[in-house]
Amino acid sequence: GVNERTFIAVKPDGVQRRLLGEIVRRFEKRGFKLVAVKLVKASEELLREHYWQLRNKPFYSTLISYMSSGPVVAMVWQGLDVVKTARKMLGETNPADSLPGTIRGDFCVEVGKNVIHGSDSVESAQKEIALWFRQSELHRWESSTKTWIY
Ligand code: YYY
Ligand code: MG
Repeated sequence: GVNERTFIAVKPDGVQRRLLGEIVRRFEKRGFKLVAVKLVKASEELLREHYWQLRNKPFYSTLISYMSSGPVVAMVWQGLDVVKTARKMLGETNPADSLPGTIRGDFCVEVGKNVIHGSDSVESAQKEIALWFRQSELHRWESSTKTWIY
């Protein structure tokens, strides 16, 4: 429904490369609503929890050090089918497989520096939002454009 939420993070390379504004703009323009945002230097503990399903992959330790190499921008976006739509907006995990027009397809070339994270399912989104944000950081607000989007 229209209250579906997803967790999006602009990774340290995205922040360093000044891609934040462009990425936020894409989600705003699409019609999604920002309900939480913060700049965070993620702890290794948080990142290990975030990526626990990948703990046995060969790239896991590289992934954790990359993700802790600088601040990330953690966000929660809300709207109809936002989890699936955000994944489409991101592109494939490997930028080389990502079509132009997608965030990864437009802004990066390497899987290990792929600029952005997006939850892969509604269940993952709920877990990730709870991991990265306190309830008080999730804002309720009425969008004045709602009736033009829905
Ligand atoms: O959800 P998504 O980010 O598209 O991919 P995941 O399979 O969850 O992997 C998380 C993260 O790990 C990915 O964004 C880059 C990194 N990674 C990697 O460095 N090398 C791989 N072969 C696969 C994933
Ligand atoms: Mg994933």
